[in-house]
Amino acid sequence: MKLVVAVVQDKDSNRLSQALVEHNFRATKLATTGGFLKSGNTTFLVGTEDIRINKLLDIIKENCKHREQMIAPVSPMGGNADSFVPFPVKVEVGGATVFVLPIDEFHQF
Ligand code: 2BA
Repeated sequence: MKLVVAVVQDKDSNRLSQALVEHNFRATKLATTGGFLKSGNTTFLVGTEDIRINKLLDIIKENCKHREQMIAPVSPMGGNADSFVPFPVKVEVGGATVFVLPIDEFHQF
């Protein structure tokens, strides 16, 4: 058994949730915050059998899109004004950041 941890954009989370239910995957959704953009994203925890991992990865891939996001850099307090970039910077976010972890034991009591 594996635990798949997938960080996705909030905009994709409802569609991904539905697709997981349709394909009979059980998932837990967590409201999370990206360390870099400091904006909300959604983390899915999905426990599944090894033989279903490829199907699960396909579903995540199909339902999560790359998007470009503009960020306005904030000048560091007390920082050097010379290094402050006073215009927005574009970063590419997603589709999904996925970790696949082995599970030693799974219990439901
Ligand atoms: P954030 O940390 O808010 O990052 C959003 C996007 O900003 C990233 O998209 C990447 O394009 C850019 N970015 C992040 N750190 C950067 C840096 N040090 N310098 C320049 N650009 C940077 P993604 O790579 O698609 O990541 C989307 C979200 O997935 C991240 O949101 C974070 O919540 C999670 N994530 C990504 N890699 C991770 C990792 N190795 N461990 C844990 N969470 C991760």
